[in-house]
Amino acid sequence: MTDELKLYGYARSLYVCRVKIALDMKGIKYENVEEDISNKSADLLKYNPVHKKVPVLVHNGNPITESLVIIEYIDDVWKGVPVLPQDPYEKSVARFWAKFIDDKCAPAVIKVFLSNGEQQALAEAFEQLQILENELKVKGTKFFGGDNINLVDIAADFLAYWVGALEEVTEVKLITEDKFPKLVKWAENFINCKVVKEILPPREGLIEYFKKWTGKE
Ligand SMILES: N[C@@H](CCC(=O)N[C@@H](CS)C(=O)NCC(=O)O)C(=O)O
Repeated sequence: MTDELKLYGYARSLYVCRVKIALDMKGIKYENVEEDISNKSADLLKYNPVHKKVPVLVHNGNPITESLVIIEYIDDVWKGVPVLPQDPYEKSVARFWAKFIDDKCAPAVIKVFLSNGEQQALAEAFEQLQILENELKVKGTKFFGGDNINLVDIAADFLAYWVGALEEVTEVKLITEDKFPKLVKWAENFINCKVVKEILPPREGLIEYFKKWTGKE
């Protein structure tokens, strides 16, 4: 049987891009269904009735939601280039960092831009980013995944690309070379990976979007 694979997404979404990167890493073909987030399709609401969000991957009629869960599903179903480590302990470590990025780091970073660089928000974000900076320093590798990107790098796509657009719009500098040299280098390496580069949405579109989002039109 040929697999039927559809990705309900939205090109500017960092979460959708995560899934696209994982699919492309493995060379998996899929149908891209672009959603209008302000007017969600009946299919999206049917497939993700709990969160009503993209991405949703539908594999032979079965919906899978939440970007990190989808990536694990992709890695379980399709062999080829691994996205998570094979070793159970290393796998748990990768899951830990991906969760840290979503639960602690990204919310702190978003707060900085929504508060227009308020001191307390900046201090909190610096603290979380320093943890990732230290992790890269300890690992001493090009990526969180080692020589190649893995779940953790993909989970941090927001820090590598979207944050730069937010910095430009708000004029708040957060991830700077003097404070976070390892993270800056990592971001450069990440966005220059062939598979990542081909998926990232154009920067101009993000700038427009973030101008509206931060009320800086
Ligand atoms: N935790 C979710 C977050 C997904 C998410 O926030 N998606 C946004 C697009 S970037 C969305 O669909 N927003 C629509 C809405 O909130 O109504 C994941 O990892 O997939």
